[in-house]
Amino acid sequence: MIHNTPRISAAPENFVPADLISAVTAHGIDDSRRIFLRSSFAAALLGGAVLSGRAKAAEGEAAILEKQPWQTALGKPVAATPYGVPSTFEANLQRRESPGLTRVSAASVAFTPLQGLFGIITPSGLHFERHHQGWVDIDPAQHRLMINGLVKQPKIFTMDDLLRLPSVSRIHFIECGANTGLEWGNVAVPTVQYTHGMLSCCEFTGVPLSILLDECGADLKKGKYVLAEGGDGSGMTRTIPMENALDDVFVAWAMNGEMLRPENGYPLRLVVPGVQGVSWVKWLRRIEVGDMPYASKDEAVHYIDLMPDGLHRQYTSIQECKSVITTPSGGQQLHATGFYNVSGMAWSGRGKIKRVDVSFDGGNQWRTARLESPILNKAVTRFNIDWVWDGSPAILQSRAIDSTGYVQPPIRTLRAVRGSRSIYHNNAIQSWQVGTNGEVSNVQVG
Ligand SMILES: Nc1nc2c(c(=O)[nH]1)N[C@H]1C(S)=C(S)[C@@H](COP(=O)(O)O)O[C@H]1N2
Ligand SMILES: [Mo]
Repeated sequence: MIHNTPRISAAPENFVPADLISAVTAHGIDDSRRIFLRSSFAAALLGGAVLSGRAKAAEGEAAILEKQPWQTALGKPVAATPYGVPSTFEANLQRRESPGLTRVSAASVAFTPLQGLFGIITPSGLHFERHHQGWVDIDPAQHRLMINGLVKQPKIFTMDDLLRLPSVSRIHFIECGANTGLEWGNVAVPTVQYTHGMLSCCEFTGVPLSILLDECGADLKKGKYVLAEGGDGSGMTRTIPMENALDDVFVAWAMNGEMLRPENGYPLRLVVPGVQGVSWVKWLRRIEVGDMPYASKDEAVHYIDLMPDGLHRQYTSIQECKSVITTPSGGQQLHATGFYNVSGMAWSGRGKIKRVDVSFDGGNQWRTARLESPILNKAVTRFNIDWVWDGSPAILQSRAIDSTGYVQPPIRTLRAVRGSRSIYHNNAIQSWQVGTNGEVSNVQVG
């Protein structure tokens, strides 16, 4: 897989199944081809001045000088694939289960390949998946959403009812609270797909929860919380404070311009901007208005933060400001010294990204990166920065600052407060080491 520049590639030996190595080769990063390019360039340089040398290098390039098979025959007809799919040469770019995690029946995680994404939107087919009891594909004609509890008039909505209501479309990130969880214990997971890939960012469309609560006459004096319940076999339920529910929470049926994918909650999921993924209840079937937190199994036993004193922190929902460099990142390989576009993602559950700094020496010196537009509330922001690699060892880090002024902490600062035995809410600065041989690996800098 090529990332941003043909001089960076995923090392094929790292989690590329054998049958996909040919797909990697098809990107033109196989060694024989590189050696050919280098030797033809060297030969050209020997042959004359640099300018004519370049021209001669081009003369050696069969790919540009000779007619290729696809130039001399008809292409495929329109609608050959009525629902478009990626090029076969992109077959390596997949959601993957981490080799380090055990799958418990269908309850598992498939991570988004952040190293192969551009801009801020996660393609629907690469959105990460986290199911507590496997995914289901529910007939929208059979699906119902009930609103009950402290309301004047409990109501049951069909999908048709919901699609008639005023809708909003907004771009937000979703991050599992356990994303980057293994790094707490200094387990160096090799690639950014497995360290940070429980993160996706999409455009969601749906109806604000405030409209549904209003439709049912929710009692806002007594009703301080809502409970969201999923329709799969996991019995997923989560408490959301009424303040959030009335603010920017919405009940979504669409993602990236089409109906949700079944893995991501089709036909209905809750979007809870800035809050950890578990509250984004999928296959949403019920919202209950209540007067106190529900302390359901998914908030009393799971998704609690073990603190250094042995006690657990509960209801820590907001995903704090965080960032990660995706190119170059762990498992990739720099093939030559010289210029690289270093690129990454930054996000905050509390607002917008204000600034991202990048260090190439393990945090001694920092330079400010370019933030690409759009910079949206509780969404991923893309950053880029120029770098010239001189071949010496380097440690690449990014540090994001959000609109509240909060600065993403180093892992030691986070550990001082939170200990090292938590699973959740690790938003520490990530370090990638570049060796003199160009290999990029995951390291923790103290
Ligand atoms: N009904 C239901 N909702 C659910 C889950 C689930 O298993 N069942 N998993 C939760 C968790 S832990 C996360 S991180 C997100 C993952 O959403 P995704 O699979 O669309 O990425 O959905 C949440 N909503
Ligand atoms: Mo999660």
